[in-house]
Amino acid sequence: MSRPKLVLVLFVLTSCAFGCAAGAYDTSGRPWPTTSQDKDLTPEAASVASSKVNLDLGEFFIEGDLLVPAGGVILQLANKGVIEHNVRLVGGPLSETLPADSTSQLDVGQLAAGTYQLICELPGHKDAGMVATLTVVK
Ligand SMILES: [Cu+2]
Repeated sequence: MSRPKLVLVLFVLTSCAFGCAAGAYDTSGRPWPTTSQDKDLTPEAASVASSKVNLDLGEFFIEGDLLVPAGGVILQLANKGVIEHNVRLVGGPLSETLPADSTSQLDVGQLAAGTYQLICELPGHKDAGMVATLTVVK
């Protein structure tokens, strides 16, 4: 019983090995290792693509460059008010709470095209006007 099974397994393994070897060379003629160059470029390209969005916070507003291309987005926050504020990308990360007259950054990661709401989460601030729409375009 074990011998026919073994033959079958060997046949499958052998044909897979031939198939893989052919696939590695058939389109470009290059062996697989040359594609590692393309892999190395990916993280660098992603970080270069991050857009910086300047946002001013105050009583009671969130204002700034609210139109960015899709990709990595970093919010550069400046509290121009006289009390503390923060910013949350709704459904995403929350910044630290900024004291009056201070700055901070919030990396919100990769954003696809669409609209995103930004709010201050301190009690009452959103309802008082600290809400803005960030528009991400392709
Ligand atoms: Cu606030």
